[in-house]
Amino acid sequence: MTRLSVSLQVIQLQLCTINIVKTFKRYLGISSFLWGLQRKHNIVLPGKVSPTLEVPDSIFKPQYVTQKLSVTKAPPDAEVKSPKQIEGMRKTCSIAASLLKFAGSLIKVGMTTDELDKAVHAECLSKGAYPSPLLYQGYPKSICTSVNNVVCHGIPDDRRLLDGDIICVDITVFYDGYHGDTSATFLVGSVAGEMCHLVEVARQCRDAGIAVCRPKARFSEIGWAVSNCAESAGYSVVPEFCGHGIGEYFHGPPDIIHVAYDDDAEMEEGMTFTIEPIICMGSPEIRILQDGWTAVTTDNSWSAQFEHTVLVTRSGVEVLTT
Ligand SMILES: [Co+2]
Repeated sequence: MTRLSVSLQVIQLQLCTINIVKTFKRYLGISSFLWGLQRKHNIVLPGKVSPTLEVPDSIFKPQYVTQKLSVTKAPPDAEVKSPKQIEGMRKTCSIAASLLKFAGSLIKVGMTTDELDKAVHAECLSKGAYPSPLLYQGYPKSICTSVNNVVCHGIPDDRRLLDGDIICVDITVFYDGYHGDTSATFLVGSVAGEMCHLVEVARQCRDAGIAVCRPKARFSEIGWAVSNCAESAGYSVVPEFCGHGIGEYFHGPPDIIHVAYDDDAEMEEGMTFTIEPIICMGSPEIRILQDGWTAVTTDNSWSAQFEHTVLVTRSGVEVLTT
């Protein structure tokens, strides 16, 4: 899950706009001749969100759930983890990775993002883990599902996945006191070549960010690596959403900025954080919808995101969410 690095003005989506787009999409749906056009303009709007799922007492929950805290408790500075903490992170991150793989195996044309959320929620509980987003700052679901023009924090709802969609599934779990965070963008059915390219470049951008990590590397090198990768492919990076330190807390320092900037702060062996750039085909300008979560591109262009939780090691970096 992504951290919002600057406060953004919430722009209210006007109801009339929603209705015009819905009518337009319904009209297009009756004509197979216009199917290609519909795909091209497949703009996602929030749908109906089902009631919040239960988590049994037997599952160990984070403090923000048990104590109903609105924010997560984190250390003031980037933390160097002990071997015991690193072992805890490894276990949790491997559960997050397996759930992401599980989610990817379920994705198909016609399924709703709510069905995907329910399946991952059940699988998460079966592993004895808590789905970290659930009730985090009031978030109502266990995963984030961000489709097409939704850049991140899409709330699973009753919208069915269409042939040609792309969907980012963001999974964070809490297990034995530690959080692990990962995401990937999946193709739904047969996806247009230009969108497949966007998805591939988004993966490369994340991996370029990971590749610069090592003790004494500056955190700002991640931003340079990611933005160079995106810009050389003709894409942009959403500046507002950043990666984050992670451990016994969901979000903590340092902020991992994915755009070029200058700062001297350095990585140290034992630090764990996420790298999760959001790559846009068009403008990186975003707005947050009325639900307070769903972030969309203002020009309705599509975006893709990949995320790993990583550990800085003596010789370089280890991806924990594999
Ligand atoms: Co994250």
